[in-house]
Amino acid sequence: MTTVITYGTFDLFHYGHRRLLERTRDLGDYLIVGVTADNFDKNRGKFDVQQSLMERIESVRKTGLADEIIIEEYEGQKIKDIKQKNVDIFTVGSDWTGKFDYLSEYCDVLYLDRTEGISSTNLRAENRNISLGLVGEIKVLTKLYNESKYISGIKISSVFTDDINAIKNIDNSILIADSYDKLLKNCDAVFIASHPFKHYNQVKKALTLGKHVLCESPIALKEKEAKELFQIAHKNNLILFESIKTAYSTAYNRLLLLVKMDEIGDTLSIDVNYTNSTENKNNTLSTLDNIISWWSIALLPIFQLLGTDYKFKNSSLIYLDNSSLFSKINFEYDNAVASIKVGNGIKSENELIISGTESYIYVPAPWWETDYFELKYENPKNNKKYFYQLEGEGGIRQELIVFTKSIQINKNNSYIKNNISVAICKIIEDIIKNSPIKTND
Ligand code: C2G
Repeated sequence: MTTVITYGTFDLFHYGHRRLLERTRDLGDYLIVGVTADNFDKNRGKFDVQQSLMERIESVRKTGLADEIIIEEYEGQKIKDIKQKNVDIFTVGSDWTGKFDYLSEYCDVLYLDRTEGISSTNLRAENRNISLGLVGEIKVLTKLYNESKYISGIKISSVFTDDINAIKNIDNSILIADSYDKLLKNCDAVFIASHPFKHYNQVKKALTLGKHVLCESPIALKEKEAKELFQIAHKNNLILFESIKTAYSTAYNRLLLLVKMDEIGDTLSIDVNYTNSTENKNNTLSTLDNIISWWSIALLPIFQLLGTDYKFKNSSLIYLDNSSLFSKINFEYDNAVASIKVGNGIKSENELIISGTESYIYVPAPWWETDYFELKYENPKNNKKYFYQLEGEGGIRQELIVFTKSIQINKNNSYIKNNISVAICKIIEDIIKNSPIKTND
């Protein structure tokens, strides 16, 4: 049996990729395709990849040409794979001629003619320049502005903030708008990072005026409002994304993938903490308005892994004083349970634990911005540690890339499904209803 192997990113899978795979397959009996992990691509300077690892693997799988698909994680892995899998032939397109000669010590190395006239870069370059307006808190907006510089296809056109004096080092082609209406007139899409109680009205206005929206979580404070916003977006053919950068971070996505691939066996329990001690009471994080997004983040892994159809929910709220609140919410599913501890009057270990029948995933504090997690077994010798380099501001860059692409191809590819956003709003609505601390609404 002749085993052949080839590697690639396979972003926006196209005819050139297919031809390369077909010709490689014809050289042997068993084809292994290595798909590059996001981190590996970033380390080799490929920042503009638009599809997630899962989507790119799916494109290769759908061709039906690969007998085995593996993930290429690091420099030097090719030698290990070739030796371990007894590979006879390695192929790559002629744009790499000479670059992989070092592999000829282990197998035949063939450079196949690259297909002319098509490339992922050209496909990415189509539909350029969506103009994005920014509204809200300057600290959050600045992070997004900085990350946007790494992405082609989107350009910040205008900013509207109450905190104008804090604007520094901003490109002078950007309009500093003196009202939300002016901002909306100057953009195709808007990023909303204002106080959560403003979200619903701002999102609704933008969608009504035909603008795409990326809005910090939660998008609204009531279940019915969230549903209404998604309906307006759908009716007007617009993209509405809930923004939670954790959802787009590499480590978090890889752990979701591991759980979905049953690496821990059946998932039985998820425990999530998001707490902040009273030490910070006098800073701006102390009002309910400011901690509302903590519930969204804490609920995310539960809803993404167990779904939103829980059978039963109970919540305990402890009101500590006029600005501090601790909540514990328990969920019961058919074959699993989950709980979150969220509060700004309590200090706890801000970890995430996902327990399964065979092992568990442990994500250390603060789990929502981690670059690292562990897969832990009964026998510690079997434990595995996973490290992923955090690029820039966690998942913001990837989030913007996915948002931009969704607008370009007119298909909502958000990593957070609409039903999850709606379920998050429902929980937050209950918390606000039962909380003695009032929002500024
Ligand atoms: N390719 C091709 N014709 C094109 C475009 C790409 O034959 N018009 C080939 C490339 O030469 C490569 C494969 O298709 O062999 C996958 O291309 P990319 O997704 O661009 O991946 P690449 O960055 O070339 O990575 O470890 C990764 C490898 O080094 C290849």
